[in-house]
This record gives sequence, structure tokens and C-alpha cells, in this order.
Amino acid sequence: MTDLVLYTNPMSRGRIARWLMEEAGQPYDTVVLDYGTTMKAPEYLAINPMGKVPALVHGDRVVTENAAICAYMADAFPGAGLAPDPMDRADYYRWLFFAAGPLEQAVTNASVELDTSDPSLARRFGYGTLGTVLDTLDGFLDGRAYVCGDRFSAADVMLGMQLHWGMAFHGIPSRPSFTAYAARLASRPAFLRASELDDALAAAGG
Ligand SMILES: N[C@@H](CCC(=O)N[C@@H](CS)C(=O)NCC(=O)O)C(=O)O
Repeated sequence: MTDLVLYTNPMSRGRIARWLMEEAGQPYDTVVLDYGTTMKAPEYLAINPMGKVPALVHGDRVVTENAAICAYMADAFPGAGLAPDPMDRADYYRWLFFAAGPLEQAVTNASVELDTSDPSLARRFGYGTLGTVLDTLDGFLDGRAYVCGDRFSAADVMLGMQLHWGMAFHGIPSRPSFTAYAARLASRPAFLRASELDDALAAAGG
């Protein structure tokens, strides 16, 4: 066992953390948990009381939440170059949190056809409306290679995967800025390795 252990399921948001682990380039072990059984067993609830994946254990530290795993790994292994210098992190933090909060919630709610476009609802939901979220993201990504300009960072893992899933599975309309960004990220060797690993686990029933 290495001192980095990723608890995940190949058919889950754990694919975000998996991709980040492959970008970080550190050796790590994978523990696959099953929905409803090992994910809710006392051994795992001691790691993540939410009973959800992913979770990362690094020695005696536990990190849950994909965005936190992305930020933690980028800081813990600076040699991987996944985070800009602290004073250059305005866009990095902004869009990492935007992906974890407004974008994720807007996409999830849209997938169950929850419409917040009535102004009395929009002002109560942290993301407002799906349309506002998509227009905001479109305006930011238009003409931009990565969240932090021309350099890839951990924020792209979080934002890129949410966007990719939103378009692939949750009916998020593709726009030129979204498809160009998602395609740029999907060609990364670490993304391809991560996908292969999780696809193989999924095919094996894991
Ligand atoms: N906010 C969490 C979401 C994690 C999450 O929702 N995981 C789902 C799989 S996609 C899960 O473990 N569901 C199992 C359950 O709730 O029983 C993150 O980003 O890490």
C-alpha cells in the first residue's frame, strides 16, 4: 500500500478525483466501493460519514469532496504544477468553487427538471438559474484555453469534468466554448489513463 488511497467507484463522481490523481503522478492505491453496501459500511463511514465517494486518505489525513481533493493534491505535490502561485489564484479559486457549487447544482437540478427560472426561486438558489450559470461560464471560457489562461491546473479537472458530464448525460446544451474546452481536456494523457482505469473497473463489475 502507498500512503495515498483513493476510495471510489468507477461509475461515480470519483472519476474527477481519479483524473486528478493521474495528473498528480504520485503512486496511489484504489479501493473500489459498491453503492449501498461497502459505501455505507462502518469502516468507510469512519472515513466519510456521508457514505459517498470519492474520498482520499493521505497517511493520517482524510480529504472528501472532489474540489477539496483537487486543491489538496495540487498543494501537497507542488512539483506536479497543478496550482498557480498563491497570489495568482483568483481565477483558480473562483472557477474551482464555481464548478463545485453553482455549476454542479445547476446541472444536477436540471437533470431532474427542477426549474428555478421564476425570480422568486432564482434569488434563493445559490446558482440562480441554469441559463445564468451557462452564460457566465460561456463568457469566461470563450477564447480561453484553461481556467488560468494558458496553463492547465487542478481547477480544470473540476470544471472540465462537470461540464463534460453536463453535456454528455444531463442535457446541457453544447456551445462552441464548452466543446472546445472539453475536447482540449479530454485529449490529455492523464485524462485518457484515468478513463481507461475506470472503464476497465466498470467493465469488470467494479
Ligand atoms: N459533493 C461530492 C459528491 C459525491 C457524490 O455525490 N458521490 C455519489 C456518486 S456520484 C455517491 O457516492 N453516492 C452514493 C450514495 O449517496 O449512496 C463530491 O464532489 O465529492
